[in-house]
Amino acid sequence: MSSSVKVVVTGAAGQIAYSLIPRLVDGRTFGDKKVNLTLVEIPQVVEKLKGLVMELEDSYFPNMGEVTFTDNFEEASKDGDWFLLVGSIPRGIVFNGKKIEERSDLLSINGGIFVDQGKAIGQHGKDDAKILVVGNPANTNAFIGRNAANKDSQLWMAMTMLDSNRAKSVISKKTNTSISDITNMIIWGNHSPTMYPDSENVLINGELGSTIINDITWIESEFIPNVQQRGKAVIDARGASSATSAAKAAIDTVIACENQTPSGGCFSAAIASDGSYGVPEGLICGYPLMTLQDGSIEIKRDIALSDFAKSKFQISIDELLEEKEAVKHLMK
Ligand code: NAX
Repeated sequence: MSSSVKVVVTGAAGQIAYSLIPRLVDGRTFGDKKVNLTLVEIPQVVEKLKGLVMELEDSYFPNMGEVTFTDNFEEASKDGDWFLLVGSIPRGIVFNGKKIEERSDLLSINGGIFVDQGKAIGQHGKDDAKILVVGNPANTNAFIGRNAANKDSQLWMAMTMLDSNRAKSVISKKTNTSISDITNMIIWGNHSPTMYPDSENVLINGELGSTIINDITWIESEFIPNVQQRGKAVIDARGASSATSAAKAAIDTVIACENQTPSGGCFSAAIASDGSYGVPEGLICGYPLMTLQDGSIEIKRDIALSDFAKSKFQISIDELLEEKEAVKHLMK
């Protein structure tokens, strides 16, 4: 084995983590690196992780290194290379007697968690740590965490890969194409029902979606709303939010960051805006990204947006600005 990587996972006793954690050590996500895992939970459930660790041991993953668990995030964050911040209170559950459906409730409950986690990552994580926020509201949680970490050399991301994968699946059905022939599926904006899945710049067998899908009615009345509302549709159908698909998307994001992006390609995640595409600086916004040969991650800046795309994207930017305003008391 060439080297090792330390991965910290929060929400480790939750649904997503149960699908996610085994895949971190299966020898595909991090290649032949030894993967040391630190699993984090809240004090009320942390002891349950004993069972998960037993299962991991019983699975015999040759790439699995040391596995520890704790309810102390600060201690867990020491020298972390990757942080998968899954832990938060999901939509649809009853919290303090109230069913959590609204984004504003999620913002207030979860925002506080990310101040402390951000501070710890800034102080104790590796200087080049990568942080993927999965817990919702993911973009604004990442915004809060990045601000608290205050370390520009670390890369904070919010997950939009699940939205991208969902959109690929819909496009593959519409165009009768294999899902593997669909690339560059960009999700612009917020991981929320305002996101803009870009059917014009997606590549279908290397050809732009705008030349292949000539059906604006379908794009407006089916494709965009179906992708935007898919999370809710899954909750309505299974009584719980997406778990195995969310875990797969988190793994896809890690793999996309760990490997150079093929020439002309891109993948979807939200990162801090540097002003690209007119997004106010600092907002954690869904963009097309590329991993360069040196391992750095950049926004792909040569995508053409139509007026239709710009107007849809703006709705999501406005929502991110509203969320920023709602959490300003958590900023330094
Ligand atoms: P679960 O409720 O099954 O698990 C969450 C776990 O997080 C619980 O075990 C809880 O004890 C733990 N937790 C809460 N606060 C914590 C803290 N401060 N530190 C460590 N652990 C903590 O939820 P699950 O289905 O796994 O979903 C987790 C999050 O992912 C939710 O916020 C959910 O909304 C979000 N999702 C995000 C998606 C995305 O694409 N970005 C899609 C799927 C999912 O909706």
